[in-house]
Amino acid sequence: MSNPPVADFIAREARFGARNYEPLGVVLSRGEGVFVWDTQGNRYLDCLSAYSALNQGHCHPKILAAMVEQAGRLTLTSRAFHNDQLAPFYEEIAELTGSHKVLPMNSGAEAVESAIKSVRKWGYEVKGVPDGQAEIIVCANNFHGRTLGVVGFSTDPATRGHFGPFAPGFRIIPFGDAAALEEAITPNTVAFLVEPIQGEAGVIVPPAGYFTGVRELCTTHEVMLILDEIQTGLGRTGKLLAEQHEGIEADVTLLGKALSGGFYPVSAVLSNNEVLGTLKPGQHGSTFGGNPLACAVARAALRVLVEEGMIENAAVQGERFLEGLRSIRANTVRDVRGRGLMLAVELHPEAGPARRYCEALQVEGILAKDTHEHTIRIAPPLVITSDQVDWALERFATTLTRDFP
Ligand code: IF1
Repeated sequence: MSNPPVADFIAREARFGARNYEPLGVVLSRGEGVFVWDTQGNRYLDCLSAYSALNQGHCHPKILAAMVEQAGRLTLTSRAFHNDQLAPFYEEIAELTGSHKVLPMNSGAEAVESAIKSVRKWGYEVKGVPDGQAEIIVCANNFHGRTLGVVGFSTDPATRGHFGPFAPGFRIIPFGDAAALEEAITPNTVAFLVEPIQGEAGVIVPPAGYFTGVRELCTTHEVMLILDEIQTGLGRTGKLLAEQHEGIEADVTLLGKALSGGFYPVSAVLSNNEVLGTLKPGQHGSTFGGNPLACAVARAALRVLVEEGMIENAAVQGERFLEGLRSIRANTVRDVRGRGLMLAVELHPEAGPARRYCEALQVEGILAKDTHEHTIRIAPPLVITSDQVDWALERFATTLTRDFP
């Protein structure tokens, strides 16, 4: 039996669904490794990886096997009782990342909110900030999720517009400017929350040495450095954590997305000091946080990431992809940037909206996402091969050198 037409799926979605996205005109039905297939049997190279939640590739067999085995045994206990997956998950993620304490949550935004609660509590109970006066510094053009607390410190009108009123206690500074951070710090500052590379903003890589300066300032002023590695972490930039490019260590690290290899919402707050030690029983929690299915999936996702050399491959293929994109001679391209397999092509405004190039790439067999009108994000799964990178580069060259009407 042939599948209903694409338009049929899309119309049915539109009839019942909130229209909070504008997806490309493709209906996917299968994924394997770097590829996905639509309902008509067309194959695409996935250059979004669900915003870096699929670093291990679609439907990784070993993560699937771990999920199926655990799902048939025990899925959820609540944290009112212990389960036999949580301690091994804690030990393995702490060992891998050099962390002392782990707080397991579900979505990335939940990890961000949990980190904000924890550092504020640390500020009041350890640093001695007067109650209710804790300040957290964030960067303009940040993206840390969609919950009300988080969008309250967004600078993007589409992300925060008409969702107020918002919580106070946040200061906004330019990204990449350590002097601005120093100026914004007050005795009530408890943390600096920042992405190592700003993803949604368009893959903005900070100047060399920026995070070295940030680390020194946070240490000097007893300010917790919270690195949101939900998108940059777990091999995306060619290192386990993006902070390693700068040779620094965050006080609090946030992980999500690929922590489950795209199988399940799993996130975590990692602390390499006692920030998380301030949380006492009954002061924070979540129905699904740290559930045995999430832990079993995350353990398998971390295992294959390391054992199958995905992090090293991201560095090698990312360099190949970046150099290949930079060698494309196209007057439509304003900038090519990124680190590892977290890449972006910024188009000149007169080249027209990036969405149009993504639609053309779709015809060529590549799925990519535009951001902020003029930038195409490129983030394939970290299992991509050199041949697949070269195949993709040919199609990017064709598309970027086209003359759109
Ligand atoms: C959407 C963007 C990316 C994130 C960082 C926390 C979160 C995200 C650095 C929250 C989530 C997702 C959310 C999704 C699209 C995608 C996204 F375009 F929205 F901004 F990746 F850049 N920190 N990013 O990137 O994690 O709660 O979603 O699990 O909201 O459209 P989450």
